[in-house]
Amino acid sequence: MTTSRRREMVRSIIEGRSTRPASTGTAYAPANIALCKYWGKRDAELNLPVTSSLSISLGGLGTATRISALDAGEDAVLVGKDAVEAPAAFRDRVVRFLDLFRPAPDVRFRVHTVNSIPTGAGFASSASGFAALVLSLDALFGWKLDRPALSVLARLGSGSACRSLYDGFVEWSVGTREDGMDSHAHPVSETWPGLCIGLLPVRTTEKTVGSTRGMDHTSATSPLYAAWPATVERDLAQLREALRTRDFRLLGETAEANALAMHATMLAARPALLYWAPETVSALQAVQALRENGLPVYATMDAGPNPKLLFETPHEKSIRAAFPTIEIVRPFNDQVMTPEASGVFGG
Ligand code: 2P0
Repeated sequence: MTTSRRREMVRSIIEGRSTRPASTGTAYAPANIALCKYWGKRDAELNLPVTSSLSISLGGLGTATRISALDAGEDAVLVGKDAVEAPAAFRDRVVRFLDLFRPAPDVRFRVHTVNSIPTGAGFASSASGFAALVLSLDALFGWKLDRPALSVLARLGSGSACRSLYDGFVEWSVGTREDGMDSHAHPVSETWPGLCIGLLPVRTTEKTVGSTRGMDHTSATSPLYAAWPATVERDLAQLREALRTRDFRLLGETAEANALAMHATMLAARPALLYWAPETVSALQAVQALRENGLPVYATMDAGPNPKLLFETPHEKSIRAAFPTIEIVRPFNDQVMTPEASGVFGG
């Protein structure tokens, strides 16, 4: 696939801005969980979605990235507090993305990235990774791009990354332009101080089919995919209403139904795409049983086996009792540390 349209897009956004790097650029971006999912592209090269989507950013769970220009023959891509060399697949993806931003072909970068999402919990996030990378490039070169432009750039790395440019509730507008300049995220004004997201690690092995391939295969072969855009349109309207009226039941029911509808499109793909493990089904059934016993809790699922639970602070204790391994995030209440303050890069 040609990358010329991607390069052209980046060039048009950073045109006239600095090509001289400072010594380092450091940034942090949160991971995000979609309440109404992005599943399918209308343009694979520019990562333009078939529908809009709506997410909640995960506050202190995300990615901190530090970038500097490097006098070397190739990029250095390092991960974790100990700055070890990144696995090849991760490195290749980062290097290909950096190719879009080199002010001259021989400019190389050192990228060091640290995730606060617990490693091995099966929630590795390309969304926070590409958002933090774009923000760190902006800091390195001193471009001072506005958030919509940064969101468009992050989208080129990974669609869902465009939503990680903002905290709280975020909507990614599908856009109508062919060049994709109007397909970016914007913050939703409502807040929800008591909202909790629980990350439930049921299986932590690497998934076999990545999101990009999974959504392409689904939209190309699933007879149920034709119903997906209308499902999203209805669910987005319901979620906006739930946020406006702070109706937790409407929020939870809609998010859970939307995630299960997305998985239904995958199950109907030929061959079927099944991300769930036996423990996934047990967890979803446990959520249903808790609800039947009067505990307001709902689940959402992404392209993997690990459910994410939605509930409110008064029920935190009951949720912890039912799911002892759960990691709980309070997107509107948790303290978020800057990379500098947290010392992830050694102060
Ligand atoms: C979402 N997912 O809205 C949906 C739900 C997974 C299931 O966005 O191909 O890694 O890089 O644009 O952003 C994951 O897809 O895919 C995703 P690409 P991405 O959160």
